[in-house]
Amino acid sequence: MITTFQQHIQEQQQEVSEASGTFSYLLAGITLATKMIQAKIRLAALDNAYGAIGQTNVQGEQQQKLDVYANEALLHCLGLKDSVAALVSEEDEEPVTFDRSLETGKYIIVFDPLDGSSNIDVNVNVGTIFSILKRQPHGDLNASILRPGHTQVAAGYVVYGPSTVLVYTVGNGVHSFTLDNTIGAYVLTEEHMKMPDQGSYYSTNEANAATWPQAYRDYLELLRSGGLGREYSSRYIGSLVADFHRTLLKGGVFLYPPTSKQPNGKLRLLYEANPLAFIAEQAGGSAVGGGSVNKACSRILDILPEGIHQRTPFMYGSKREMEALAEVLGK
Ligand code: P6P
Repeated sequence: MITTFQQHIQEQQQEVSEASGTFSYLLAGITLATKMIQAKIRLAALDNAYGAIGQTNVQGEQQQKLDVYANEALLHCLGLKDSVAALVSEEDEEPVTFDRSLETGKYIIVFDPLDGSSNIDVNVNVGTIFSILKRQPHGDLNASILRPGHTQVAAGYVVYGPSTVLVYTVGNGVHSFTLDNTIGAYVLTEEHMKMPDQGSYYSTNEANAATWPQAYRDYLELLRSGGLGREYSSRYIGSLVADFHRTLLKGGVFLYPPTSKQPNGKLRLLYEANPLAFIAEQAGGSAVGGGSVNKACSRILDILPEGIHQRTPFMYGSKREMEALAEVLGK
């Protein structure tokens, strides 16, 4: 018998105090938007949906047509939910807020609507990343948004690849679902996923290595020289969600250290690093960042955000590789 995502969330709500009826209804907004997004991506070439729209987003990046579509799908599907107090998107400079009472508008959703979109036109996996925060009884909405990642009540991603896979956690393990388009539902494929204690892949953009802090170059040399007791291969897709999904399943380590161009890192804390760090830790791995060219790293989920689009160095992976990284960075 199959278990759909909606059924799974309802089962979880008995186990997780945060989850409630409104919570599963809220997540239905995310799954509906991702079904629309995957349908659009699959036929983009036939639909003239590839390419840029000729303007840049708040990140200063060329907005792809599909970035805009994905963002609008999520804003529409989630904005309709009474339990949403605010939506924070990579594509929008400011949060989209809704005039809802503290009792009704209980959640804030933070998301990267389409990560890796520069890869879409070459038919490489891309993804949607989301993080769910609880609105705080005191302070303005910003005070509820700029909170450390360990306060997330849920996190997940959808990777649009040969199949469309949703992975999520509410703090009670990591579970994955595959979209079955014949019934239009995400169907449970694996529960309580665990990242292998050690993998055989490292994943990084080595073109930046020359400007990393020396310790990261030393670490890469340690992996290459068999210092962790096994040979490593390099795997870098350049789509964060795809690189993360492989690391979750196969283990290994992903590194986006500080560089001369991005001394505070490239990846975004609120809607990339935090949700993926939550999943990595729930699956037995770990995630660090927050450092810079001359500041040590810390646990991603402990970083207090200062801005909604804040960037961070981001390293995540299996137990063994991350222990070795901590040792090298600690020297
Ligand atoms: P680089 C894609 O643009 C992205 O935001 C992530 O999906 C990916 O991990 C990273 O940037 C790739 O960055 O500098 O290696 O091209």
